[in-house]
Amino acid sequence: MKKICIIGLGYVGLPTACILSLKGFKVVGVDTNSRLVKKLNQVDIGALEPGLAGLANTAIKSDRFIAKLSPEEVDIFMICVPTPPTNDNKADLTYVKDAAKSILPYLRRGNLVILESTVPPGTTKEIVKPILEKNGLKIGNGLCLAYCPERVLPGNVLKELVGNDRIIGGIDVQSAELAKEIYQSFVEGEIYLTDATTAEMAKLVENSFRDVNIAFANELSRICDKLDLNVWEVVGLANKHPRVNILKPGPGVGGHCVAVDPFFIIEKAPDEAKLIKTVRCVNDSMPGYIVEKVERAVKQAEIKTPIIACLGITYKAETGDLRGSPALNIVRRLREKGYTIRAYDPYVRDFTEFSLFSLEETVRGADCLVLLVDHKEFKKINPYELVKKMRGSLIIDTRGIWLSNE
Ligand code: SAJ
Repeated sequence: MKKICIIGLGYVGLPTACILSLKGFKVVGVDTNSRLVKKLNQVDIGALEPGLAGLANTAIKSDRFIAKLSPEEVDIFMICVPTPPTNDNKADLTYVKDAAKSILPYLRRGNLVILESTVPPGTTKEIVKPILEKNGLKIGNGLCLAYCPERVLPGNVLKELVGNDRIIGGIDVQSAELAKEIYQSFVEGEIYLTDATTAEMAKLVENSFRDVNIAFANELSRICDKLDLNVWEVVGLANKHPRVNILKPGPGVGGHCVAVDPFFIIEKAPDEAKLIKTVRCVNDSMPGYIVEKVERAVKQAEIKTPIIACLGITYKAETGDLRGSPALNIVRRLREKGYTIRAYDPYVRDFTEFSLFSLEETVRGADCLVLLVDHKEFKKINPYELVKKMRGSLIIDTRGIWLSNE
């Protein structure tokens, strides 16, 4: 039975640890968050991701998964730590470097190290490899090193972890082959082998592709506003063409992946990544555009002290995740401008920045209703029923769930 140490028990590391342990590996999960480690071992984990808490508790009870604060000697190390952007939108590799350094005392001949964190191209070869080789062993002669990007969609992680195809980039062929053996134990999709830098770039390209396509939809929404057209009807009709598949316009791109990863390409090729740079500007300008739209609407309606009801503050539907949320950004900006804002989100718990309200409290007496997140609960609502409870009748549906005419 092989033993794996997973460094970083976040939204990728923890589910991977659970699945590997249920597949028979002995898993040591390592995290610097002592509260999380304690809760995991006490079978008391609460998680944002559907199904994860139950899986983690089963894994811990199986005795094949234990959470710890520091690594130990194993056969395989897997690094799943965050790579947040710095203030100037470069990849902050501190956690990756620290994770690589933390395993140095435990590395031994025959070990495989896998990096899963999203990184700029060249990181595995130019940064992680030299750190690991400080231990005296050489990659290709005693040690193996591979980059295998995670591709799971927050909200559907457990399914996608198993079902999605995977890319494995080895520093050498032996590393890639060895890593493939591990992923084959639980991945039902295809596994494609390549070199580490190609795999790093492919990961960034996936999220940049999504960013580009959302920016196209968002630009269309601004053009259609100007031409007084319903963008969702236009997009819906254009998508009837067999080779057209436009994504959904919205209030901007949030989360910790699609809005961040394109910058790691820009970092490496700033002069060449012109379209990718423009796309970031288009998507990042959307919250400001929506704020202007709300302000224009209440001014035109000549409402003196408008009460604005905001539905949804998360970065996307069916999650309580607020990281980089354009919806929250919009609510914050409107509050800073001095408007009376009431916000409701059925997925958000333990939020302390400002008061959240029930749906009823949010809507009652409001002048303008701004739909910011396409949670399924909101799709079921008839907006005209909500308007009956309001003082005014303005509706701004940034996700097209009520006004799409589809
Ligand atoms: N969004 C739109 N319109 C759309 C689709 C999305 O405005 O048509 C917005 C969402 O509301 C959200 C943002 O884009 O604010 C990003 O959401 P998402 O669902 O596109 O992606 P993430 O960030 O939750 O997950 C992405 C996924 N990447 C791709 O689909 C290419 C996932 O597979 C990755 O594993 C994940 O990033 C990651 O960790 O890199």
